[in-house]
Amino acid sequence: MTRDEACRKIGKAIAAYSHIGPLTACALYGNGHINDTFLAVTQTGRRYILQRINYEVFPHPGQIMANIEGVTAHIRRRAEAAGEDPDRATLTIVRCNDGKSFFTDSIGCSWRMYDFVEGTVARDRVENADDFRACGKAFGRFQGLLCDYPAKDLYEAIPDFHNTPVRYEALMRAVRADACDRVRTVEKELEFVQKQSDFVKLLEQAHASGDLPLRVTHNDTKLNNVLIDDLTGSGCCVIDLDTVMPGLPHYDFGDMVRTGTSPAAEDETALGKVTMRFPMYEALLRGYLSGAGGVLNATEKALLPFSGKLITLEIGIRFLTDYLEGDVYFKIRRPEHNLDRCRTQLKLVASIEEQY
Ligand code: ADP
Ligand code: GN1
Ligand code: MG
Repeated sequence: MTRDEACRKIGKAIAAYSHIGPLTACALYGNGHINDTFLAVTQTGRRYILQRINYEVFPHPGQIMANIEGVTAHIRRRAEAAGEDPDRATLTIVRCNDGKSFFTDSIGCSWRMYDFVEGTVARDRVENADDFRACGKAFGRFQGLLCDYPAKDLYEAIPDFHNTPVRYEALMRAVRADACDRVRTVEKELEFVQKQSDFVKLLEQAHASGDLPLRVTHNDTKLNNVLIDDLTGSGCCVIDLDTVMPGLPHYDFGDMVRTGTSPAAEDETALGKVTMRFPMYEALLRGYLSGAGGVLNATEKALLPFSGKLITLEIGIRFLTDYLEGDVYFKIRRPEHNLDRCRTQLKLVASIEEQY
């Protein structure tokens, strides 16, 4: 989005939140792949996150906002009971002038606002094991805090979001359609994915056989979806709650393995840099279990190592599918961005496999 486009889009949305006072700045913010996120600053210096919800990805914004209202209220109560600051423990929704939790503009785009959680940072990469342990603990604790949340009250934000066999089939459909004539450029990647096809069903099968219960999970636990406290280094606030819904804890653990065990960025082009660092994996596992371990059964724990490999493959499959379909889902900043992202994921799968 250009600066002009961004300004045109936010005008009406800002008016719907005029009760916060006049703004001195409002600019694109963060590195998310899905929503349009803006940092808004008022004359008093108070900061807010204003977000345009991606309509293609979330066609029922009312449902995801109902999920977010329920989940944040639950975490808030638990934080208050534990004597913690609820405004740092979870997202605080800023209501529109009319009291609603989101605003829909004249072209059908929905917007929401959160308090900016000050004194925190969202990292795209972690440099050391302590930071990674803190992220693992924060996501584990998030799951622990929601273990008594009534899952039946949650809308399914995106059906089959982490169903790896369904994602695999979507890739095969994209290959057959070859809408952008790109299949010939990704033969190596496709060959790699097809070689892994025997294990894509394993988690779903374990769930179907009753070994893995559905729990309330986050489903998008990449590193920059947890805010780290500047002072203490602990993970204080889990954000990006659009995909909170019943799922398997493995999806959450696996996505942390994917985003934090490698020193390379998700879109690194020097693939030699992509590797699973075992000490980082170990730190993550310890952190995660200290947050969520109490609620997991033995079978769930036994499948955690496998989940890193599976979810990394799954996201690699999704990037490749999007590349073949013409980059219609993930935001891209260069022509082969999705292909570059896919390649890092597949390289990481190979590295996990070597150390399995
Ligand atoms: P997306 O779904 O596009 O990933 P996110 O909700 O994750 O959108 O927001 C994008 C980025 O904005 C985050 O990675 C983080 O840097 C920042 N962010 C979002 N909400 C807050 C908040 N309440 N306080 C501080 N930073 C935030
Ligand atoms: C998206 O929204 P964001 O950038 O935190 C995506 C995740 C992918 C991730 C890959 C709703 O996460 O599923 O794993 O990109 N979110 C959605 O970086 O599709
Ligand atoms: Mg995000």
